[in-house]
Amino acid sequence: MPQDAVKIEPYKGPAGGWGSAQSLLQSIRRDGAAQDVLRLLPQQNKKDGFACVSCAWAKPAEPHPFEFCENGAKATTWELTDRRATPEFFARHTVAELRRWNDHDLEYSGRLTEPLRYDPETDRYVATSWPEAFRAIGAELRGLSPEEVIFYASGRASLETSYMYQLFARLHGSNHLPDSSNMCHETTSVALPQSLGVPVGTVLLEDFEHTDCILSFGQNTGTNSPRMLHPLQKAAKRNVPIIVFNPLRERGLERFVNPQNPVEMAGNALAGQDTRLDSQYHQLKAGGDGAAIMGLCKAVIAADDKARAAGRRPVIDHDFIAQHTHGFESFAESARAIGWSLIEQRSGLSRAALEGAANVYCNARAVIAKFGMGLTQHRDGVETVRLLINLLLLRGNIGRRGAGILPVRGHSNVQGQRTVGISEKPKLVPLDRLAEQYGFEPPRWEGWSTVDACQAVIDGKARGFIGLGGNFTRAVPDTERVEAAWPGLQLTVHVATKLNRSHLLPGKVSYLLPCLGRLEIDRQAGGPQAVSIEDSTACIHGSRGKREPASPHLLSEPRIVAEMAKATLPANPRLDWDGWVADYGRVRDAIEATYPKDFKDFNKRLFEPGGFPRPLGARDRIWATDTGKANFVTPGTVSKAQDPQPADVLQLITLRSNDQFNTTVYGYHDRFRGVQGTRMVLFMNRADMKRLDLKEGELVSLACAIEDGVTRRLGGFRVTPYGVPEGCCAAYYPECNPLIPLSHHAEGSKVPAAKAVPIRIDRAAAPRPFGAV
Ligand SMILES: Nc1nc2c(c(=O)[nH]1)N[C@H]1C(S)=C(S)[C@@H](COP(=O)(O)OP(=O)(O)OC[C@H]3O[C@@H](n4cnc5c(=O)[nH]c(N)nc54)[C@H](O)[C@@H]3O)O[C@H]1N2
Ligand SMILES: Nc1nc2c(c(=O)[nH]1)N[C@H]1C(S)=C(S)[C@@H](COP(=O)(O)OP(=O)(O)OC[C@H]3O[C@@H](n4cnc5c(=O)[nH]c(N)nc54)[C@H](O)[C@@H]3O)O[C@H]1N2
Ligand SMILES: [Mo]
Repeated sequence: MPQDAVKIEPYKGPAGGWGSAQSLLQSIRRDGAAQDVLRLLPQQNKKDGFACVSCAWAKPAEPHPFEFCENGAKATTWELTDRRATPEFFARHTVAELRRWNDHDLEYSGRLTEPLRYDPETDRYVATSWPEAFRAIGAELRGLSPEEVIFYASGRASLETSYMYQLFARLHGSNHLPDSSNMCHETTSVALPQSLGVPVGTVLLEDFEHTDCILSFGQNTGTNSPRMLHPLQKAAKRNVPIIVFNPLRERGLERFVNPQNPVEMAGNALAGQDTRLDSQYHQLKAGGDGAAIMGLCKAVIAADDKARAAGRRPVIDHDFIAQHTHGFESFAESARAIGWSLIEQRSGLSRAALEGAANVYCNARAVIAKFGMGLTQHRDGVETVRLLINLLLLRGNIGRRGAGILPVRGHSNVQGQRTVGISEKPKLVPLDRLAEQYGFEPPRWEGWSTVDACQAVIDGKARGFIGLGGNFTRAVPDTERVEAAWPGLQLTVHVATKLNRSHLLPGKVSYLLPCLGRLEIDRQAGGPQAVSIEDSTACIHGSRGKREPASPHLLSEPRIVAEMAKATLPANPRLDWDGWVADYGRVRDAIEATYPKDFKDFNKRLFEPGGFPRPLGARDRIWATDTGKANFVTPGTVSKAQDPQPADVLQLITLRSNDQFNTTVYGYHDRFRGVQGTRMVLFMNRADMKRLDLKEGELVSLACAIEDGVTRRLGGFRVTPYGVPEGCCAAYYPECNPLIPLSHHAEGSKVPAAKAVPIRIDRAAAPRPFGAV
């Protein structure tokens, strides 16, 4: 694709508005299929329509006429493209050649159309038949020990596919079921059960109508879950304070014009009016959240101590604490003991700023705390998420209307995949029930997380990889080490819609299996099928594809999983894979049988407006924790990574632009950050630039400052002054992933600590990262 000239200048508009409408039109033009897009978009996130393939944000019971956003629409357009990566395309390009293409160009070649087998003789993918592919994959899997095979899932596949996939892996004898969640909200999935006894957030969409205050930590709403701007905007119009903690000034958290509200759009164009979203914006240091939250808690506890000493009404909800929580005293002591100077130094925020925020928090009856990768992708992420829950518990903000903890999930069904058994942790899966339902003895050992799986590939312990979607080698840290080891695998299989970098590192035997996307009509023996997904608020939605498939050779994901299972496993009288494929309703019945409480009357409720909520004890103040109560955590380290570093070390934040979905790069325009035509940008604080003697526009190299005997260096980053705190800098994912050591991950959850990577900057030339544009 021809590149726009590089242009970097501050963006003055709001999030949403004409900018987003224009950006959308550009992407529709770019991807073709305009008629289909315009016909299909209105059915996105509607009853009997399809669930958006972009983010996991909740879908309201009464959707807007156009219940989609700029980036959801981009994801739709990207999938509906007219372009096709046919066997002729692969005949023209060797794999070695394609490996030199960047992420954008690989996916831009279009939808995969036929099953492909890697031919090492010619270094090309060649067309094969489905029966041959399944037969070969089955034979290979039977030849490997189940303990050597990774069954990865990216978070997009439906509940039905995911349930079948985990069952396939377990029947085969493997718990190696890492998924994208291991790089994402696994931190949340570890923290929440310890504190609240639930693995997922407690907030429902309707809570936004009753909340009095919203705290936002490390989540870039305008780019990554733009439909959430609607409830945020409504709340802002009710004067609900929105308090943001983010090292970067993100336009999508500051101001918003609703592009689906013509009156507002016209008003904006004429008078420059938009909704101011944040009422406080705290630019803390990367990873300074633990310290900042301790500061907030300290201020709340101090206010309470003071109020009670003076005989005034307490600030803390002591009745709630006595009845429902455990560990308050010890936590309160630690909050009283920690010094403000340490809090200020590690958070990068002043005591006055934190007390100001705490004051607003204390004056609100019902508070929602939402968060994203800015909390989870840190070494002490688990503790930080638990501290945020502590803050909510202080005033009883869990299990109350208008209040709660809200992890904003990424992939559209990433939360649901965990719900139906995709997990490397056997204790999270009802193995006894599966054993009984399907008459087998499931493996009980702990499987590999994503980071473990990478290490196993490097160590030669893993020999097979099945990928249900995703772009594994591109999304993981330590890209170069993982890529170097990857071709040592005996078997690699990718179920995918589009070509990506991971597909270009074939194992000895390698297949690329093209599947239907969620937007496409899925016809099976029992008629057109619907699937389902779970959103960030634990509500489950049906989704029905509406478009003719991109190629007549595509199979659905459930069918592909079933055929791989049939080709690998002995026949099982209790399991009728073909019957499941003919009618996904029967898979849903099986899911209901395994999870009777979560999926009660699953088929009947499939298309309930707004989705049907899974029952969550914490919403009703029933605590399934070790103590039977909500647990305060007493912190150990609190943002320790922010202790003074050598003067030349900066903490690198790796993040998403407004023109990408994870490793899918739609284009090179990060509108809200004012960057056009390139992704090779290093956002820096001006004081750091001056101190390190760097000029705007200068090209520099980055080197990882963690010493473990491996050199990790990348060049070609353009120094760009930006609103980030001193000592921090930011650049895009996945280009920066080679800089992150596998060992640099969150304690307890193993999520790569991609939001604070210690680096040094120098001018010496270093290889440009793969995909650099
Ligand atoms: N359009 C689009 N939508 C997406 C995605 C996409 O790539 N594109 N990806 C999907 C996926 S899988 C996910 S997980 C989500 C990700 O969505 P987010 O959770 O928003 O993830 P990021 O964009 O990586 O970064 C989040 C924000 O955290 C801030 N941040 C960085 N470090 C810190 C810190 O130490 N503390 C605090 N408080 N903030 C910090 C960054 O400045 C950034 O604004 O979005 C999903 N939706
Ligand atoms: N440095 C750094 N690294 C990160 C992150 C970060 O913030 N910083 N974020 C992490 C996070 S939060 C996540 S979730 C991971 C993402 O990791 P992944 O989920 O593995 O990656 P994606 O880029 O979402 O995968 C894109 C590919 O999915 C395939 N695909 C798309 N739709 C479908 C479908 O319907 N079916 C199938 N079978 N395939 C499909 C296409 O082939 C496409 O190329 O990356 C992580 N890595
Ligand atoms: Mo994610």
